[in-house]
Amino acid sequence: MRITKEQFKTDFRQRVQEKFTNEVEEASNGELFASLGAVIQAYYSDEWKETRKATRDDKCKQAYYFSIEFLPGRMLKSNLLNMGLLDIVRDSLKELDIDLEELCKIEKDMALGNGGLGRLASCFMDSIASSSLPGNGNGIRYDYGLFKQKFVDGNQVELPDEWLREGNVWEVRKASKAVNVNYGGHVYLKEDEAGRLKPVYENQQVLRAVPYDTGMVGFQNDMVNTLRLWSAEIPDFEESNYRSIEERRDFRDLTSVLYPDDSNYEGRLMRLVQEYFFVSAGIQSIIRSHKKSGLAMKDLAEYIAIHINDTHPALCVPELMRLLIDEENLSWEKAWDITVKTMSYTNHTIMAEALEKWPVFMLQEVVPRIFQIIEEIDRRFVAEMTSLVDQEVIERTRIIKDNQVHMAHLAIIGSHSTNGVAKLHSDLLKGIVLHDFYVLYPERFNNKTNGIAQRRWLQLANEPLAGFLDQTIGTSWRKEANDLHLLMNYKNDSTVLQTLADTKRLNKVRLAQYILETTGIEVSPDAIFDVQIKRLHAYKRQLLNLLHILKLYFDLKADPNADIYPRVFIFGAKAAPSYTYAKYVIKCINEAADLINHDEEIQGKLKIVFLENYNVSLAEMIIPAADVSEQISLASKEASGTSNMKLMLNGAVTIATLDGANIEIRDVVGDENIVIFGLTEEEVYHYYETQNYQAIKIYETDSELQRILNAFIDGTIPNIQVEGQEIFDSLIRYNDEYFTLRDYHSYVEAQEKIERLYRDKKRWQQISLINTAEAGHFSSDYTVRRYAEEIWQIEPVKG
Ligand code: 26W
Repeated sequence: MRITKEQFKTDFRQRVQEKFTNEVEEASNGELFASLGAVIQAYYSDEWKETRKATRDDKCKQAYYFSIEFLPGRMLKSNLLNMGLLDIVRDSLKELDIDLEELCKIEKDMALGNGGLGRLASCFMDSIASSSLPGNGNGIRYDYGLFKQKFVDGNQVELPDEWLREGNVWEVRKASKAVNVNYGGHVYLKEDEAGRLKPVYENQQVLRAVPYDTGMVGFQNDMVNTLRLWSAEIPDFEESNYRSIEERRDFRDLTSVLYPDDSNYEGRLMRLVQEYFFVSAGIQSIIRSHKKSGLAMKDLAEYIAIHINDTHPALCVPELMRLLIDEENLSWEKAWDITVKTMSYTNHTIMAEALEKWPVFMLQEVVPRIFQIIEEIDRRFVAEMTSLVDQEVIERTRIIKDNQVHMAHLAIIGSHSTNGVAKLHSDLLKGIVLHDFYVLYPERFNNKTNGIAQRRWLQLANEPLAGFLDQTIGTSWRKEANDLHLLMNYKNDSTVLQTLADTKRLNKVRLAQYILETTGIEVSPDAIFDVQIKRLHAYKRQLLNLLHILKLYFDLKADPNADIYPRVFIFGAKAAPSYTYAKYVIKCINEAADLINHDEEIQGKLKIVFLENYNVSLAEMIIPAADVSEQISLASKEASGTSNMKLMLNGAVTIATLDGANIEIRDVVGDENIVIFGLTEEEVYHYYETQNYQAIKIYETDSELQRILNAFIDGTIPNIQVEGQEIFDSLIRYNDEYFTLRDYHSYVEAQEKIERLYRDKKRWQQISLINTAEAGHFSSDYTVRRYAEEIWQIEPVKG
């Protein structure tokens, strides 16, 4: 995008005038931001139209990524970077006496997701466009994103996220592309004049699905794909169907809020309505544009790839069948063949409580025709398998059983590819969790290790480091992430090592400033910044982190002059509102923080900082300032993790269990450049087989652990009577489900190794350099290219 500063300033002034009848000098930051966004959107609108035209005219195969969550965060800077306008716009605004950073802060985070799954979808959108691949996103335009988190007396309080209050500069409402989504009522099959069985619907409810499109701008390649988010409205002619305003509002509100659960299936009816809403709207609009481009329905799978991001969009399988059979008059067999070829599925968790199993009555009530089709898919699966495998395998793998519809089974049976998100996770799916299916469809199972958009997580979040990299290894890494490996040539260059340390310290000073402003806690940028940022969940073991902090605290209480290297433990984590245990852990961390941060005796050597409202923008502030990356989940539980990759890329040293993608990080940096501890996945499963883990035995025979655990119930940590007891009981009475006590000493030793390494400045900086140098491997540009080649069979669009 070739725009001069003069041109930009003219366009910007013009836009402020048009939108707010104001001079730039008088306009508020809100008005300046809205105008800047409008100018930028206008700049890429040509490429957006051209991209759509090129993909349509070239009749090239396209992928559609269906996800109930997307977590883009803020988009201004990422759009400017990808358009190659960041420096020009920053300098131009400076000449107009406007600070781009201040305008960036105006933009609300687009927080339409909970955590890993949603953010991965957004990293993929950026990488698909930046790799010139014809791929689009399909999701829900929630009126309210993930709740805002506030701490009141150390407790999490949830507040609504009204992200649309000032409007959204990046979205384009496409009313002409709206479709109807039908719910409820009754359906029965009747022969039509051609003798085909056709569904007849009675007293259905209809929602109008209106698409809002947002441009997904590629990195300096003139490619702009589309993220289509659907919003629910009441269709006009349906007035009569709704007896009251309330009924209208209730029905419309069905898609207004994101479900804040990030790994606990609740089975709420509203969630099912949401799942069918964006699935039906998305597939209807795909079929419509396929037909419009004059292509035959029988060839759909040659032109369209539909990806199911976890089971939440699994109704894509029966919905495509419904349209192909009921509306396009294809035979079941033909429709099924097309569906399996078109669909692919990614599993993101093995946690049993996260696997969706919808009660049959709910599906019958909400989507009766879809349920009929699921029944037929299940019946045919059973019939087909009866001659091939034992009955008990069929019973374990069929879709409908015990009056529940197993959505993972539907996704696997209805698609040609099922992948995990890291090697260990994919092996666990094949070997244990989905083993029966692996035996039935070995060719469908594959691994696609996650990745991250290095543009956002390094080029934007850490400009000091990015700038230094340009000077040291050139700029090719900005397009080819693996070129970061060139940094390895400098691992013994003390000047380079020192400058890397300086950029880290710059980011730590910036974060320390933010911490002081938002929490009043003063932290030293010379201390070790030890970071754990992810959703609060028992398996991620934020509790283990706290136990170690208490150990250090008691050591310092015993001897305030103990030679413990000053540390700041930084937490960022939201708990699902209904997840009581997780909320109790938050309370305990906050109360321990209050105790330790105000204990003069320990001379400020230890600080705990739990930052409120952890989200994408806060992650961009914390990650560049991290020295230590906490990836301490119980082995086998974290499917992949992606914060591990972001922290590694920014030169943090990882302390980790051999879980998820931590293993692959260890593989690329080598054992000497990461600190590993804890049970392996094999050892964990051995405990499951032998059932001989007794946490109470560890407690009874370990005075150090006794002291630490008793602090949760003896008032040492104040104000946690209920919470402390609950956590104590989860460990001692309910036998510590995630082996926190079993991994405690191994973790403490690992932390002692971290401290030893940190004291050896040169060694530490070398490890940090090697982690950044090897992190290119985890760019989502390479991840999406593997999806494109091995699952979607789509190719880059010729410029
Ligand atoms: C039904 C409630 C629900 C909602 C979200 C269940 C499960 C989910 C997601 C699958 C949970 C999730 O975000 N999983 C995370 O996905 C990341 C991206 O692949 C992985 O890196 C994380 O390891 C995994 O926990």
